[in-house]
Amino acid sequence: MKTSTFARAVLVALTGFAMAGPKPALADIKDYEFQLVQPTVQVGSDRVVTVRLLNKKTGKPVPDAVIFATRLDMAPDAMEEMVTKVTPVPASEPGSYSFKARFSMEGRWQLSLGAKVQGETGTVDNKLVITVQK
Ligand SMILES: [Cu+2]
Repeated sequence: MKTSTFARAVLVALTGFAMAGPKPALADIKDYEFQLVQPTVQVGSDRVVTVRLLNKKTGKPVPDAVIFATRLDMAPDAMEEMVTKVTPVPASEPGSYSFKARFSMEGRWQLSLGAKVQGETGTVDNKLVITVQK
């Protein structure tokens, strides 16, 4: 089935473009990225996920960023409709940001984060994959 294979390839390519999204005009916002402090959490309620916002050039954590978009869903396991609420909670150190969520199912969950960094134009847009285990 050559036609359907081609159609699928086109769909994958289009999806890739859509997921890449608009890029910020300035290069320096790209020097920032979120990293998961712990890549694995357990199934259950009130699990805390902590991320660190790093300046990749200096290697230093970035405090006081404004997190304005969060979404947590099972897109990596083809269940993007499986969404769970993300509640910010205080983090233990500057440059770290914590969120509370209920993970109802084991598998891969994707945390989408948007952030504004003080003194920088544009936004940090990252998607992090959390592995949830029983
Ligand atoms: Cu699921």
